[in-house]
Amino acid sequence: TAEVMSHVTAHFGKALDECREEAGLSTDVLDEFKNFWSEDFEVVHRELGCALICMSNKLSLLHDDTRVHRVNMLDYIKNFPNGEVLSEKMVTLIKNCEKQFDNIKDDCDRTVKVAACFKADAKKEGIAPEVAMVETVIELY
Ligand code: BOM
Repeated sequence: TAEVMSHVTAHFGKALDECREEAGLSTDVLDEFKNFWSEDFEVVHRELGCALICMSNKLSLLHDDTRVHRVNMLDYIKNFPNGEVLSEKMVTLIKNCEKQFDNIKDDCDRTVKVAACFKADAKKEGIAPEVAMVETVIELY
């Protein structure tokens, strides 16, 4: 659900600042991670892809080839309130998006495409949070 996704986003987003420098992601492109879900935010910058890899690696969510580690991702999501209702859905959506862009060799380029695909599909499935929803839980993490 969107509620659960707001918790995951609030927690995951904490790693953004640790990754800005190595990813080369400026605050002009993305100031706070919650804005990833904004209607106005376009998921297009290669540097965001690099940042998502860095952030995910801090939580051991990826394999060495940067594809999502299914078991670790399921465990991570299940730790949030009602996480078990979102975990399988979320991993399925990401894995489906990974398949669609498997031909892109550059890890950062591929990951930003996967993230844009995931955002679009999460909206279609009604599990994308509003930025305001993320704001209400950000203080918990
Ligand atoms: O192969 C691609 C691996 C990277 C996947 C990251 C996609 C998800 C991105 C954006 C949104 C995040 C919200 C919550 C955290 C999920 C881990």
